[in-house]
Amino acid sequence: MRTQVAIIGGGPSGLLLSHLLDQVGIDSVILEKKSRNHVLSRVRAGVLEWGTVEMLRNSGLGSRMDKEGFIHKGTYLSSQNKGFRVDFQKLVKNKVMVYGQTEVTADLYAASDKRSRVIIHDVENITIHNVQTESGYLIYHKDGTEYRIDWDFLAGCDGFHGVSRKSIPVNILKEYERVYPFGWLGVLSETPPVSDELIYANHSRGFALCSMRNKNLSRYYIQAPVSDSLDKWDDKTFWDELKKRIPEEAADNLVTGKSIEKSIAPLRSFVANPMRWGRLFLVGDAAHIVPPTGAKGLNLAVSDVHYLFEALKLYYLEKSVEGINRYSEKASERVWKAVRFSWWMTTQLHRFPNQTKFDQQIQESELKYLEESNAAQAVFAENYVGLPY
Ligand code: RFL
Ligand code: PHB
Repeated sequence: MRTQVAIIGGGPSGLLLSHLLDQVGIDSVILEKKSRNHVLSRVRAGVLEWGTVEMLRNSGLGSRMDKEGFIHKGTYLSSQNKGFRVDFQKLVKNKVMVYGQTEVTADLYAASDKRSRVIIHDVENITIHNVQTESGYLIYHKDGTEYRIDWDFLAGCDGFHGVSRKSIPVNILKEYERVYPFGWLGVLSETPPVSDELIYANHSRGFALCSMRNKNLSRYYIQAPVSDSLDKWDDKTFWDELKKRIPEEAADNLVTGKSIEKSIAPLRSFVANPMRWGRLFLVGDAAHIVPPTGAKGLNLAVSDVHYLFEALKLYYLEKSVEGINRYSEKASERVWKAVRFSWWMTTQLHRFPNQTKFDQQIQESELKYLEESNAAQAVFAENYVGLPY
């Protein structure tokens, strides 16, 4: 088989890239390791920057999001059970959309079904060849048979554990990493959200976040050791701990119920550079990971897709290599800004091992400053709603 753009990974970045390319007549093939059901059942991000919202809308993917998503014009932060609000609309005239990654992915699959685009699931053992020449190809296996795909370009949209990044020689690729000494224990429950907007809570017992998916589906997180077994966290223990960390009024109003999903995710910041090697481009989690504290992971995947799509469009429609040559530089610049913001939020809001009373006071005074300073709030709001592309 031959295609213009081969895409490894059928998560949000691979699906969106293929969708956009299709709209301008560039063909692509997606190779995905897992089944469609598996991809669609992953519970992940919940907040879309406005740039992401506009990109989805402009490419015809906005109708269900506009009906079922929730526009948030601000968020709450709290310190030792006392909350305050940051008003995005007032400060930076912008907002975010609360609409789950699971739904974005479902919308992308629905759009792809309509156009009969090629997504090959359950592929194994992809190997990548001749990346630095004009005759690049890959080999994969499915149901015991070996297949070959020749391509002009290869998009590595295969997440942190994928094969794309690992195929770049170690003397070319620089990696930057910080692993945080804690994780997030997340719970999804069919209960009404405790607040109309998200609450990010700093507490001496550890961080907590109250988020949502819809009027009767809530998403809550608390900081917990990554090594904890889920057996330690039955529903009652989780709700009791959450209540201790969030503002008093929220704790009093919290509706608890049976959890329908519960998992612990590790937190890390990771960046690989360059994001291009020959005709291979790294996109989304394949190139970078951020801790979820700033809600940036999915949004960064979307901005990478934007830069790569524009580059490929320029190449095929105007025969210019300008975009391709600048992809890595442009995408990484935006990535690092979001890495900084996510690191900052994570550092200010979590309890670290060996954190002293001094360190806790510094965090509390950082949040006090944010509460009282318009300038500090504007900086926060500008980053949270998403920096321009
Ligand atoms: P994805 O979503 O990881 O998709 C990559 C796809 O590639 C497939 N794949 C392969 N396919 C073929 N061959 C291989 N060798 C392959 N290896 C992997 C995978 O099966 C998968 O389908 O990356 P993408 O598209 O770049 O999208 C990025 C976002 O998914 C990610 O940034 C966010 O979900 C990160 N993230 C969160 N971000 C937030 O903003 N807020 C959150 O609350 C949040 N929670 C999370 C998260 C990521 C998590 N992961 C990756 C462990 C919670 C979790 C558990
Ligand atoms: C979520 O709803 O899953 C969510 C929201 C905001 C974050 C992280 C996760 O910062």
